[in-house]
Amino acid sequence: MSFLKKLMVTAAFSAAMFVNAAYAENVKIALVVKSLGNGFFDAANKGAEEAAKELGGVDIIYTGPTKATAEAQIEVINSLIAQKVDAIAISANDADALVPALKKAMDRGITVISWDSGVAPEGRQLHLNPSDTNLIGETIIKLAADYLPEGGDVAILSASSTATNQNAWIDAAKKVLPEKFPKINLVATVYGDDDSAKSTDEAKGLLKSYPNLKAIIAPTTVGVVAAAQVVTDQGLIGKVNVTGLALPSEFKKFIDNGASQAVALWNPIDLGYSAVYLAHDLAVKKEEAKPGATLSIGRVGKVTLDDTNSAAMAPPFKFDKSNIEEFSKIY
Ligand code: RAM
Repeated sequence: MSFLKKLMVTAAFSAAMFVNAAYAENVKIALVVKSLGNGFFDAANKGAEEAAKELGGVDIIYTGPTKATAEAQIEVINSLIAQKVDAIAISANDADALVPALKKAMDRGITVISWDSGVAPEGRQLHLNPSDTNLIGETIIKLAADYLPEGGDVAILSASSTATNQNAWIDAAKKVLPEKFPKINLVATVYGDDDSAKSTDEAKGLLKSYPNLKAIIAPTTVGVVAAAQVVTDQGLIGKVNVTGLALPSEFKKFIDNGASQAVALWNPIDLGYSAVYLAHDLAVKKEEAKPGATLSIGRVGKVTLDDTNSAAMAPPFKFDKSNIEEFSKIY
């Protein structure tokens, strides 16, 4: 090949490479969840895929460990760094333990955000809460109190003991208890690790240890189903009300059979959609995460970052006999 021809071929090849890098490669966004096999996260992934389609040129990698632990999520993060993804949007099993791995990701130019369950500010660019933390805390207690006019003993069945979101909601709930719900007596908080079997055992343990229990509050879609099943199986419907945060499609049968009077949640599809929308716009440098910034979340609207670069979406909805059928068809 003549020198000139060689030069031309090389030039054409490099131009093609450039075009490829700049336009043809899809933006790879990893939606990392606390654990796989959780219907709440599967619904969020539906929203993630919807955002990817709308934005165009986006590939979603839906991933997470089998068990909801920080150690297992660190392995997932390291493998995503090796795969050179463009963005990681994570629901964290621990606010602090993931920070070094996520910092490494950011050092390599990967956009990192948390959503649903947050990472400490130094480990991410922004955090998206589904709803205001204090409002969720108050909501989960009110859901029990509304059906206990005389008051009584209640217990909390949470997810893992290090889950950022549940711990923040439980703290918020405890703060409003004495003043707003003086007749509600919180006797225990136990952890089912967002694992059905462990949550079932913990629910059984509560009923055994506290025979006067009037309500189990499970601010986790996995725990709430396990608790309602235990109450059903033990013939305690009407004696122990199960409430908390539930996915209508999984929980409808327990509103129908009376194991629960009402539960609440936000739209997990919108949450996954919004997380991907934000991760994308930061990754392609369309937006920058800084305090006070108002960022678009497509069809869902806009969010404004506070001084920790966190934002919250809409208030939770309440589901009871009047509307759970309708919502169970959506998520
Ligand atoms: C479980 C998870 C998730 C939480 C919901 C309410 O699916 O713990 O993080 O937001 O419940």
